[in-house]
Amino acid sequence: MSQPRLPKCVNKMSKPSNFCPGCGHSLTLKNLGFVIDDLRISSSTIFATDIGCSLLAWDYFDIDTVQSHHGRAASIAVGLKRALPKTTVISYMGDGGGYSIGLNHLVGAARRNEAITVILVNNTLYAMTGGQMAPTTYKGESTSSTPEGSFAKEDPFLGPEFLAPICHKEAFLARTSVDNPIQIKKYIKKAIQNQKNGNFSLVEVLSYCPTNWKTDAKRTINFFDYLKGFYKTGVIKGEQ
Ligand SMILES: Cc1ncc(C[n+]2csc(CCOP(=O)(O)OP(=O)(O)O)c2C)c(N)n1
Ligand code: SF4
Repeated sequence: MSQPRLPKCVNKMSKPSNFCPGCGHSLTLKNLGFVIDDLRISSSTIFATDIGCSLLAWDYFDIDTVQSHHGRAASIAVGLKRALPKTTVISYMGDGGGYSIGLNHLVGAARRNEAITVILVNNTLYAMTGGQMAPTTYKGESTSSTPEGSFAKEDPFLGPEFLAPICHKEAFLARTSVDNPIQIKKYIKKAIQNQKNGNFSLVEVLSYCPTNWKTDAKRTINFFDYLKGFYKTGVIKGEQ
């Protein structure tokens, strides 16, 4: 059987996959890797990962990587970018890290139009710690902390839409999904280009977590299609 094509910037010494089978982090990272290859920026990029399953990406690329405390990956990226302005800095986090524990860090970076690129993987829960409810959990969604279904009265948190009014006019904000590799690559490319132009960007990637969703392949896709009805993909701020 032929092996799947991998980006050139993938660290050949890392394990074949640090993630569970069917995880959306692997798909997101693979597409990020293809963009890094296409733009030929592997030697001038720093990758800043958060705590959460995102941290399992620490040795995925053959590029310099910094690991932050939970929710601090945006601020770590800001510090790196200010110290090394010619570097491309990519901050990689989950929805719990970005939209809950680290929301103030994300808001600060976005309001100041810091020239960093944030890639935020939204799997609708806190995956690494066992699948607890997050601000992105869908109403009624069963999680380990809401086994009878989420009791939240409010709608799940829409990160790019929340940031749009407080961002600089040149910021780029978008949502894509792991089942659309062409769109993931397009938006990540735009986000990195926007960093080169001196502006903030965030790409949210709606993602699978079959382990904590407790879904087989078919139910993963069904639940994902249901989520996409609420988490609309597309550019929320910036050029299409
Ligand atoms: C300040 C702090 N609070 C809580 C934790 C425990 N913790 C580690 S990973 C994690 C969940 C991460 O969820 P998310 O950011 O959504 O990423 P995912 O694992 O879903 O990719 C939590 C709560 C921590 N490490 N530090
Ligand atoms: S727990 Fe979920 S997010 Fe974490 S590696 Fe497994 S499938 Fe991916």
